[in-house]
Amino acid sequence: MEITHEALLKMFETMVTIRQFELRAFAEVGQRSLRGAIHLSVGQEAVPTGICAHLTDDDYLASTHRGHGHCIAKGVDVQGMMAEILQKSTGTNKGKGGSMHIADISKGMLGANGVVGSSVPLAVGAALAAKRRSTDQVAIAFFGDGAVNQGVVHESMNLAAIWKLPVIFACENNHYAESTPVEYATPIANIAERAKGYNMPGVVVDGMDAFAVYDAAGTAIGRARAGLGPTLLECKTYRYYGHAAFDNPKSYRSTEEEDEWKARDAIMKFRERVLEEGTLSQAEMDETEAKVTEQMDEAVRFSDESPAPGLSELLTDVYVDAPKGSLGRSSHLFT
Ligand SMILES: Cc1ncc(C[n+]2csc(CCOP(=O)(O)OP(=O)(O)O)c2C)c(N)n1
Ligand SMILES: [Mg+2]
Repeated sequence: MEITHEALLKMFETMVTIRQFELRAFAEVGQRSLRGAIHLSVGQEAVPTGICAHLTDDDYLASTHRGHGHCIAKGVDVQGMMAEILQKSTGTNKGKGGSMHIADISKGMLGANGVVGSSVPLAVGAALAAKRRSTDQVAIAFFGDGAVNQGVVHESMNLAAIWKLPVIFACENNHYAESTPVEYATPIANIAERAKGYNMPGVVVDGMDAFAVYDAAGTAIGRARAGLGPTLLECKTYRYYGHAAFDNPKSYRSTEEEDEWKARDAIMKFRERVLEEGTLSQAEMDETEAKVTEQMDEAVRFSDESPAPGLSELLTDVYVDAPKGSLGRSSHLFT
């Protein structure tokens, strides 16, 4: 599939932004001893990058607990994301959502989500709405290899298949669900095979190769926009760090295995390929990396200068299980 020079540079920028953003956010959270989990997707950058390169703000994306890369690839502002993670009122969600609940409806980013598997019915719902409105919008459901064994994932896939909904099931198979290897939890070699049960295409993709992801996603998204229904894309990838800040991956996987995946690093391979093909220059990429680093510095400065949410904001924008004007069942928490 042809990629314009502009789109190619944008893909490089997206991957570099995801990596720099996550490493920087993780370091800043650590320095401030902030509470709350933060899950890094470093190593997996090619997947959201290759898929979202085909989308506009009008398309939908439902994300997971490991969602920074999805947000960035969908165009969510990194300043707002940094401020959100650093718990400031200027954050994407006013500093009250944190890493696992970043959402920006104006970008079609329906939200990161801590409930494993729940991105799938949300994306199917968005796709159903698009179909009912007869638009050509598509919805992407990102989910992991652990999520594929949740019942709701299968109910959602079935519904999407019978109604030919414009949704892409983007499975990021990073080979572990917390410390559980995919081979232990799932009795088939390729999760994509499960697509057969729903009579939709199932495609195994090298998730370390942004070009391969771009091609497979282009076909799937084209089908969805044309009214031909969903596709299951299984992107084989790897997270370089632990499940979240608290776990030590060395307790469940070997250094040799980690090194094998890192030798196929998506950003490194992308660089090598575009230089070999002469489609991007070293200078263009170096400039892009330097620009991204400046953006990160600026995002941290912006966050530091922003106030934390005030006490008066405690009950705004959050779900309170009570009739308007009273504090009902949850009142003991606040009075
Ligand atoms: C419904 C539900 N069950 C369990 C958990 C706890 N949990 C959080 S992340 C996770 C593993 C998810 O693995 P996977 O789907 O492969 O995504 P990855 O973390 O590898 O990106 C689990 C079991 C949860 N958050 N929600
Ligand atoms: Mg996983």
